[in-house]
Amino acid sequence: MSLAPARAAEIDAWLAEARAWTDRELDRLLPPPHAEPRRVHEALRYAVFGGGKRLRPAVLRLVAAHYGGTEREAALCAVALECVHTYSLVHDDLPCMDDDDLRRGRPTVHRVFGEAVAVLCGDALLTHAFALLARTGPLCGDLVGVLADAAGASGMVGGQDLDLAATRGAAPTVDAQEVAHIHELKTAALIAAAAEMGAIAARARPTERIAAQAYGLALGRCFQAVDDILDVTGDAATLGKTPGKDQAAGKATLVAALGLEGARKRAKELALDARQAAEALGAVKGDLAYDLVSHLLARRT
Ligand code: GRG
Repeated sequence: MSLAPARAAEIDAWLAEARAWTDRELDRLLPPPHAEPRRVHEALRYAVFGGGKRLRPAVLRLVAAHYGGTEREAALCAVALECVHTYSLVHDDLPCMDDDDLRRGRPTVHRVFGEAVAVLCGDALLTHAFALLARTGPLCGDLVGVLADAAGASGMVGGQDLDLAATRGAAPTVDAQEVAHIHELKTAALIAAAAEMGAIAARARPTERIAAQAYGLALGRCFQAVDDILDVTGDAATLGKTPGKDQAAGKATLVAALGLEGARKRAKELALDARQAAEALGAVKGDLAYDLVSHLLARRT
C-alpha cells in the first residue's frame, strides 16, 4: 500500500521537523567539541552530526506524544538512543568489523580520526547515553533497563555477532529465518526500545508499553528488510554509504535468502505486520504511526 504523494510529503515534513528537534537536543546534551579529550569529542560530534535520518528519536517522540508525554522528557531519551545508534555505526564501520570507508556520505570516523580514536568515540557515545538516562529521575531504572537490553548482547551486540558469524560462514544457502533473527537483534531491538522508551517517558500503562514495544519491533523488522533491498538497488549518492557491500561480503541478507523479488514480497508482509501493530497502539490509517510504515517501506535512503 503506497501513500498518496501529498501524504508522503507531510510525513517527510514531519520527519524533517523531528530531525531538527533531535539535532538541537543533541547539540545541547552532547559534550562541547572543545572539551577534553578534544580528539574524542571532535570525533564524537563528527560522527553524530553527519546527517543521519534520526528515525529512532522520531519514533520515540511520536510514541511519547501519542501517550501524552512532553518533549522535555522525551529529549534525554531521544539523545541517549541516537548516541547508542551512532556508536554502533562507528564501531560497525571499523576495519575489524565491516571495514567501511563511507557513512552518511562522508569518510567514516576511523578514516578521519584513526582507529583508536574511533573506538574511543564509540565507547564515549555509549557511556554518555547512560549518563543522560541517569538524569531522568524516577524513570531512570526502566529506561536504562530497556536501552541496555536492546543495545547489549541480547540485542544489537548479539545481532552483530550473528551477522559477522554468518558472513564468515559463507554457507552455500542462507536461511530466511536466521536472517529474520539477525534483523530482529541488530536493528529491530533498538527501534523497539525507541518506541518503548517513548511510552515510558510519557508514563504510559504497562499494556501500552507492550503495544509500543511490539510496534517498534515490527517497524524495525520492516526497516531492515528495506535496508537489505537498498544494498542491492540503491546508489552511493542516495544511500550515503557503499552499496553492494553486503552482497560482495556474502552477508546473510534477506536478498541472499529469498532473491530480490522474494525480499520485496517479504518487506511488504512485514509492513502489514507493522500496520497491525500500529492499530494495536490505537493508530488508524491517516495517523502518523500507521502511515510511517508505508513511508519507510517506500524509502530510498
Ligand atoms: C554493537 C559493536 C557493535 C557494532 C555495531 C548493529 C550494529 C552493530 C551496527 C549497525 C550496522 C547496521 C548496518 C545495522 C543495521 C541497522 C541499520 C540499518 C543502521 C543504519 O540505520 P539508519 O539507516 O542510519 O537509521 P542513519 O545514518 O540514518 O542514522
